[in-house]
Amino acid sequence: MAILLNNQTGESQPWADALAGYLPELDIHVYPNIPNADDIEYAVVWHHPHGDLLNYPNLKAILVLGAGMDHIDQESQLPNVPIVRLVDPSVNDEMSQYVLYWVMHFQRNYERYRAQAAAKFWQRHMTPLSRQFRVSVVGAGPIGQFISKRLALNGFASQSWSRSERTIDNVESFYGDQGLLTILKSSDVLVNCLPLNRATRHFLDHQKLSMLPKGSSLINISRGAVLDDRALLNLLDSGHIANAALDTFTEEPLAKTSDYWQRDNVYITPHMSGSTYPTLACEVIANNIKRIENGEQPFPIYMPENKL
Ligand code: OXD
Repeated sequence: MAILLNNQTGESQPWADALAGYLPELDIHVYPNIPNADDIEYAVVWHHPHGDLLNYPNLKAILVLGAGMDHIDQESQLPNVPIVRLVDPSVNDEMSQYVLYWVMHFQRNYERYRAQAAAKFWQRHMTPLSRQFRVSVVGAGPIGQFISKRLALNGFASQSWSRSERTIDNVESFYGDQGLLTILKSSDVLVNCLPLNRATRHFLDHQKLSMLPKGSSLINISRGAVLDDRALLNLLDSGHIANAALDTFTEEPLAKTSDYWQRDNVYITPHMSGSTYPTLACEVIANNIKRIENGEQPFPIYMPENKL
């Protein structure tokens, strides 16, 4: 019994070491060094080469070692086994802290104080009350829900939008087309947590972004291509959207020629809002493998719906 491991965009060895610590009884084969495809029962992968997962006749499950599922959605065919998402509490924590940081930055207008300090100018300004400061998270998957709850716990008017109805404690939830119009019109900060798939590419286009109130801000922590970049730049330039904190981009690394670098009201970070630490993530992955071995369901199971 063996695990196929491939972290295509990073190092595989720290993952192999961490998995071996939690599952000492399993052999771990790092792609492409697979002595015998028949031995592979679990695939722990990130951006694995297209079609390769069909080569393991005894595969029991695919376990993803990062948060996004777009690489899975890009597969035209997958083996008929459960696909298990990684929901890593420490990634949720970090991503919600990233969002809180920028929400507070925009709410309290720290940029203005920085400019005042540069001019040695002392002047206080009123801050919008947190409980009236509406922060809307679009996308209510595991990460989106966690962030909405964190925002509520921190006293913000936390709002959430999803395609179908969901209830999240202490969060005002909206759903469907009508709910989207309502939430867009009533957001001081919009946080994009939508996954990238066929239904969401350029979902946040000019029409939707211009429904945000003038002076609102945007935070993107999911995938760059959910945004229409040109539309966002135009709305930032006209001042309709006051600020954007962008952690993810259509092309990464962000090209040196990107217009985003030229804007003072765009805060760029290099896809760092939530780091996945192999030792922590492998505990979650190993527990799911143990569950399957004990005849239990792993969770959460991913159902690809809107392929890329
Ligand atoms: C992601 C990740 O999916 O970093 O973006 O895990």
